[in-house]
Amino acid sequence: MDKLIITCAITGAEVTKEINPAVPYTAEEMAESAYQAYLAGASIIHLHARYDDGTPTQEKERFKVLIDAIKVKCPNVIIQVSTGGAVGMSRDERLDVLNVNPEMATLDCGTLNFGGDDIFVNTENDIKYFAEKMNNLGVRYEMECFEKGHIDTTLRFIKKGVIKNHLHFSFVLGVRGGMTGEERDFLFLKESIPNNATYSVAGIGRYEFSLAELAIKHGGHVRVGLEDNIYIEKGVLTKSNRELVEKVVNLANKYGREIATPEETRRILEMEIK
Ligand code: KMH
Ligand code: ZN
Repeated sequence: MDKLIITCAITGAEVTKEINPAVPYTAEEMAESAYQAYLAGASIIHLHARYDDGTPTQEKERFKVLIDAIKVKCPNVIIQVSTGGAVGMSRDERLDVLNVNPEMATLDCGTLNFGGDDIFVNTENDIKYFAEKMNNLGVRYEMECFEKGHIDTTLRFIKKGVIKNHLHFSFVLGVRGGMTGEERDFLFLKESIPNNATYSVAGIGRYEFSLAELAIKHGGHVRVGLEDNIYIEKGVLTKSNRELVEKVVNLANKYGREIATPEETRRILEMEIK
């Protein structure tokens, strides 16, 4: 089994300090939170940009400030920028972040109701538009699938040659409007992707650690972080992203799964070593 790649989704676009004060907004907070997550074992930081008051943005200038601040503290870490941004942003607004020449980014592979009345829009044309831009710029992408239909869409695009890079899926499960994160859901998705693909799980809310454990056992990879879940255990707010990563490391230790460094992660995901 490959070593375990841990991604930490440190802030997201929706979660706020009102519901967990540990959610980082400022460059200093993001850099420190990313650094602590990295020290605990995260090799990829999944990054959304926000202004100091927490408002999400995809502006390249803000991403540059955040990435520079993180890289001062942990130059090696892989920064995976979000091209999902926040619900309601236009596709060109979402793609402004590609102007900072990121090492890695997300590619959201389908539309879904997002947590209530919101709709996170990713039409087939949008996916193609995003993938082609990233192909042209040489940006490595992780394919975010919130349900099985998104995997089927992705498989069609792989066949058509639109999706070209190493196949790395992220099963984001437990969003209200998407697929749940029960064991049967995980197994169904895992069996639906090509044999040569890698995958990571991102369990939303109460699914965070149960899915992490399944992925650890089955050879997948794991994403945790305040973007996805604000609790360290039922009813107890987590103190930090670091604490969430540490809990995954403890689970990995239980199953004898070693943790991948950023260099090892680049090799597993067949990324060019930067
Ligand atoms: N904020 C969500 C609407 C991504 O990062 O690519 C979308 C999201 C996905 O978080
Ligand atoms: Zn995200």
